[in-house]
Amino acid sequence: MRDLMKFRFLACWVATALITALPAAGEEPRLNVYNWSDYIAPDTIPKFEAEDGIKVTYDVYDGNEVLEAKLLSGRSGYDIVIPSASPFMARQIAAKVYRMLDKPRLPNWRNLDPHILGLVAAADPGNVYGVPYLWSDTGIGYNEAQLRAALGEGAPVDSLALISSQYINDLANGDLCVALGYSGDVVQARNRAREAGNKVAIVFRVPKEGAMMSVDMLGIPADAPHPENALRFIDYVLRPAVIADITNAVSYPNANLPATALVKPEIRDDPAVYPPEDVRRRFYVDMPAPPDYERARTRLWTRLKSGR
Ligand code: N2P
Repeated sequence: MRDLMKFRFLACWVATALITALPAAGEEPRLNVYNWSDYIAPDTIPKFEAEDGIKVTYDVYDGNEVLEAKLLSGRSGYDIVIPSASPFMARQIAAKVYRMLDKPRLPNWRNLDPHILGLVAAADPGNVYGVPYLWSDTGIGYNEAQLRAALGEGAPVDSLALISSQYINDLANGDLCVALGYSGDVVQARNRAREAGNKVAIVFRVPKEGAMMSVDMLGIPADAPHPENALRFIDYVLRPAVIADITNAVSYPNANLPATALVKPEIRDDPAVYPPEDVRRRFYVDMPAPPDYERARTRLWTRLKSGR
């Protein structure tokens, strides 16, 4: 009897040793990415697919609320999502939505700007769940000629008092006079109008009252089906050349220090994209608030958007 037990123990030990010595079963070569619209360079995904042999399914959303609803209901099926750090990622972390980052698998983490890492640590203490991707400030985008015609030459154009109702993204074709929007979206509208040669001149200003700064974070959902591929994708995006190309395509600044030298000079020197220090001093970060405040804010925001 004792011999039989000894044999069983040994057999069990050998089997365990064999299993742990085998390489981990590989993931299927797929990756599901969920990102903001107009927030990546056209060749970022094709180059990653060609280099790593991973097929990417790429979906887009227009607001943090849409992403949050999917994450909180669970099993989104996504491997990479890009929420704004605060208050969104902060409360999603509290809801245990994310998988902790395996930092030794991200050698390009060293490229990240310690200042931005410090800012987002308020939402993600210790920087354990999120990787800064691009950032923005919210400001006023306006059609110069229409606004001057409506308000007169000397009228101030740097105040939130200018805003009529809602954010709409077709400034570029001249249908809109003023919008409150993300810096990069307004710069994209300005550039599209220039490229179209339609004589619409769009200007971006940071309101004197202050502007919300938000950093959007690459995160891996806790139930991601391909977490290994997600890490490979994050480290790819952390390469200075890759993230610089993204900034060049979408006019949003990134948090990667060596990438700055690779950003096109006309974008790097554009104060609407990389605001000067005196403007940055007017930025504030939207911090998570107590749950009853958050609920009231979400209700009001939904009412405002639906016009009811
Ligand atoms: C992309 C808008 C992303 C900015 N079109 C959100 N912080």
